[in-house]
Amino acid sequence: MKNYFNPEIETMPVEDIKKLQSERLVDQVRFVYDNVEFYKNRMDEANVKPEDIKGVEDLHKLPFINKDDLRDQYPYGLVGVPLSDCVRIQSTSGTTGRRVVAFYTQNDIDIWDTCCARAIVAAGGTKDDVVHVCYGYGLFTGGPGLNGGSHKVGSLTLPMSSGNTDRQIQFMTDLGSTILCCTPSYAAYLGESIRERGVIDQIKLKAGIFGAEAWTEEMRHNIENTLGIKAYDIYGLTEITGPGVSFECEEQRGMHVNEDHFIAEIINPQTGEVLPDGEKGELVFSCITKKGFPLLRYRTRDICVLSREKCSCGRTLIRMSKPLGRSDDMMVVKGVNVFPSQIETVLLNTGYEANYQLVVDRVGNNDTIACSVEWLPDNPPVDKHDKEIREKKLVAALKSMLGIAVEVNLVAPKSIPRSEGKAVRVIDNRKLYEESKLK
Ligand code: DLL
Repeated sequence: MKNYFNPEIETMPVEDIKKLQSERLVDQVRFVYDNVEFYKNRMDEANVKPEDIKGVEDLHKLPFINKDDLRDQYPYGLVGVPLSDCVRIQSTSGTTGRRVVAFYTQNDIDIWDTCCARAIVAAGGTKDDVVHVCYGYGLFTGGPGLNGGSHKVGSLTLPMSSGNTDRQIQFMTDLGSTILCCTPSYAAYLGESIRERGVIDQIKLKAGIFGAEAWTEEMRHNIENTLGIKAYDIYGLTEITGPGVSFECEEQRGMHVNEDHFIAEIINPQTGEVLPDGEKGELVFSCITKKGFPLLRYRTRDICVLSREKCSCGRTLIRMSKPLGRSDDMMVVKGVNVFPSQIETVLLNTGYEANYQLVVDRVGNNDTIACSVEWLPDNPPVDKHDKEIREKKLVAALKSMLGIAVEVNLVAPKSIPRSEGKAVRVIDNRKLYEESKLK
């Protein structure tokens, strides 16, 4: 059982998981009704009483919560216990509007650490590993989450935080880091930097645990090849706990949800109808054990598919696909739905790396979309004509994927700013335009 942290839970028969979820859900619904005014009001409005929820099969009777509710209840409106029982807050990056602030009791932190420990062990981690955490620390959940998980496993934990790539590489070589935890875009950048410095032989990494942003299978292969590791996906969100809501096993076919703590549902984002496993829709989570910030039926806006198909790793926990996009990440350009991940797939399939930036604008009443892409350092265009030919090829490939014309500008390596945390892929100037129209 070397690859499970909690074998009794991770391989529990599905009927037993559902039974456990039902018991915990019933208790949690009673708890929030009695302790959080917001839930009492919402449930009263929806005419649902705690005793109407007898198990997972009744979950659909509860109203949804969305990000606007969280903003309205900022900062304390959804806290489930006296503040004196909370020991930590974490927060989303909140680029627009109010930040979301999540609260944790000590037991909530233990649950979170356990979830991350399962992810590390599933990636082959043991107490003999050196876990190099370069997710940001502080309000962002990435650093604290993987840090806590690594402690639980008993691994030697390097709390590097993000940034200072030279120092990252130096510690990695001096201390023999074996598991790397960061965003996939930073992993790609680290790989590039390690190759440039010619120190790949001194790197002992065997695995990476990457998440917090969308990344494609092509990007996974690139990172695996550059760093010589196996790259595992990890998913989570601040509102629900942080990283570790779900994690990948060696099968690399979807992420197992920690179902003893979170119930996952897929709904039709337009109608709110619950969809059967295997159908694509918006992912909704209910926390059935957390008490500091006990969200029930929280709409994540991530578009995913759930699967109960048997996994060869032996885990029985349901799997979610990589988020296929966010309902709010999707851009409508010239009337067509565009996800940055589609563009990334085209770039990686045509021999480029995921170093790109999209600028969307509006000229008159027409949308424009331009994509800057770096050429590879060892394959620069020989002259202006060669550059134009390559750009035209990319325009054609993007047109065939998206159905619309994207202007392509090939640019020199390193000219697109790198991110140490989540990458900024899209600049949508139309939002500025819409806002200026209102003034
Ligand atoms: O990104 C938590 C996290 C930290 C996850 C480190 C994994 C690793 P937030 O900043 O609240 O929390 O952002 C949550 O990021 O709703 C997804 O849209 C996106 N996201 C998170 N993990 C993945 C992933 C952290 N593996 C939002 N693939 C979520 C794609 C992801 N998107």
